[in-house]
Amino acid sequence: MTVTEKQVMQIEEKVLAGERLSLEDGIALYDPSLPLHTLGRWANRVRERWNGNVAYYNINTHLNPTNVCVYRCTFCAFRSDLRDPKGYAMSDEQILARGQEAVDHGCTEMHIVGGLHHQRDYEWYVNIIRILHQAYPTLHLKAWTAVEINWFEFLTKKSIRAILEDMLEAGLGSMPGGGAEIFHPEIRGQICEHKADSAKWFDVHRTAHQLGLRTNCTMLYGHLENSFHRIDHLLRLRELQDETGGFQTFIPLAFHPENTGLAHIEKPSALMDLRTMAVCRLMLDNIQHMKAYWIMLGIGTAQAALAYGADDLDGTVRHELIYHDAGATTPELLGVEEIQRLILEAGRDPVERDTLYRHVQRHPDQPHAWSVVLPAEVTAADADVRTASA
Ligand code: V47
Repeated sequence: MTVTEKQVMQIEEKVLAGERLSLEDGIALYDPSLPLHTLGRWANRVRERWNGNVAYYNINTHLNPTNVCVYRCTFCAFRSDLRDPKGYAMSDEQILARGQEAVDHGCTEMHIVGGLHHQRDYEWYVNIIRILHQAYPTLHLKAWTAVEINWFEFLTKKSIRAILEDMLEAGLGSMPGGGAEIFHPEIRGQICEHKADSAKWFDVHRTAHQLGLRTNCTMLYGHLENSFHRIDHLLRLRELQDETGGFQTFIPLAFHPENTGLAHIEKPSALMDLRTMAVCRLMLDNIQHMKAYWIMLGIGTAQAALAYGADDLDGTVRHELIYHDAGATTPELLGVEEIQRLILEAGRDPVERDTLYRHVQRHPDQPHAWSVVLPAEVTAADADVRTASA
């Protein structure tokens, strides 16, 4: 298919007027005959409407308490069998040491996800949140994907709501967006046939939003799916966001094939990464933030993505395993000065955020101490600026 000039004009009119794009529009955006720079110009406009000239980063760390997993998703290089020498499950002491390291390095967030370990009970998972929160109450715990919550349902026979209430009580702060992969059953059945289906993924996020938890959402692209499956995925997310408004960030995740069951597939090109970022920004007209996850995109593409719809580079990141096990060659950690430089070079104003996108101020004499400087009301004033410039 080649997108017609008339179609391009119609899409442009919609983008400029802030009107919603359809499934057909989305598929047209993936047509290679539609120049990438045109998409970038449109997506940049939408980014600016939402976020002005700000590009965010945070100071964070990852914790993957175990890699032992009952599932065998074909795209995953991180998982392990119980008896494989690579398999591990962390002790409370190891977990707490990671919390201490995070606080000592000024982290505001710990991103916690891992495998579904068949010899660890539900309490083991709840306890991870509880001990970390008790010991380090200022560290925001962004933990468990919908797939993990679904595993806890299976383990306990409790409802999603009851599980999330347990986790909230233990100290859960918000939830990451993993486990979404591609929702369409044609693809989901081939890459992760046993894990939570799309209805379950949405049930978990809907319930989390009803309980006041903010969550993120993702899409894993560049494997078996085509542009129809990607746009279908984005429209499903857009629909839940219309209903709840609980998603705060979307993260497009480029597939890394090394050491996976899909190692024969070429990793998506930088042009595909930028196009996907722009398409996601344009289709997800009701989600404020788009994250260019530098660990996965590579530093250069993540920086360029700031001109293709992204307003967030994620964090300094320590101890990332999921992408590095799958062949990511990015460093394991970026310094704050380096992230700020990448943002400034892209012509944006770097702002450190906490997990909930409140602006963070560091104290010059104590760089590892921080406070939130812009409360929700001031962020709402930003929204007025957005409306005025829309
Ligand atoms: O669900 C796994 C993906 C996800 C591979 O919410 C892979 O802020 C590419 O969701 N190649 C987990 N992708 C990571 C994730 C995430 C990352 C950063 C920020 C946030 C957030 C969430 O990683 C999985 C899966 O979609 N994944 N293996 C791979 N080989």
